[in-house]
Amino acid sequence: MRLYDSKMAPNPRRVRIFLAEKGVEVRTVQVDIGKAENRQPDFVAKNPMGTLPVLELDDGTCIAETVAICRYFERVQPEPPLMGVGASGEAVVEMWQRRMELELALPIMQVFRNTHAFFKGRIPQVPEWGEVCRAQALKRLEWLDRELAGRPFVAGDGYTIADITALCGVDFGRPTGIRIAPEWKHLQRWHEAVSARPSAKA
Ligand SMILES: N[C@@H](CCC(=O)N[C@@H](CS)C(=O)NCC(=O)O)C(=O)O
Repeated sequence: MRLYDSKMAPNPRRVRIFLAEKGVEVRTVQVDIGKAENRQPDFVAKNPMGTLPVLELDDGTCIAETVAICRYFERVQPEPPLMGVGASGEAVVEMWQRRMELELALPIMQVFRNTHAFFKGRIPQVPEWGEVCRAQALKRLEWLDRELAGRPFVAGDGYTIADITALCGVDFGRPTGIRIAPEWKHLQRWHEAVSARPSAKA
């Protein structure tokens, strides 16, 4: 089994943190996005989307999409549960995971894709769209601060995949200047707590 990974990219980091929380070790293969290795035919044969991460199983099955990879490991290594327990527990974590992914991490990644020099000349950039996404991301951060006033973690009392997605999204705001405002105290407290976990370094 091997995980196609990129140390600089936020979605592969989500999987690395998930694995670290589970205590599961998987061999990684670094794919250089800067050199467009992820767009070469041999990689596209593994994932037609040309994106990272990708988990390749020993039987050759390739699983792309961060949450699908996490779902695989939740099944093979259920402890500690990171995707909720029981019908309502799983649904609540899924709800928050999707919100963190679609409403927070995605706009932050779109700011990077559309405004950062890294992607200049590499993909079509629409800086105005990047700025729309920046405004949305900041609104969502402010909202998350209010949500976290009432509970320690994004989806409730326990650390879950929703925290991992939110952490990787928030941290990826750094290169484009999206930061936690000093007045967002609950968000700050949460960020300090999840960043202090050993898994955050994965
Ligand atoms: N929906 C995918 C998104 C994957 C994705 O966009 N990965 C980025 C890295 S964070 C990537 O491979 N970017 C390189 C590119 O688009 O060329 C997932 O959840 O895994």
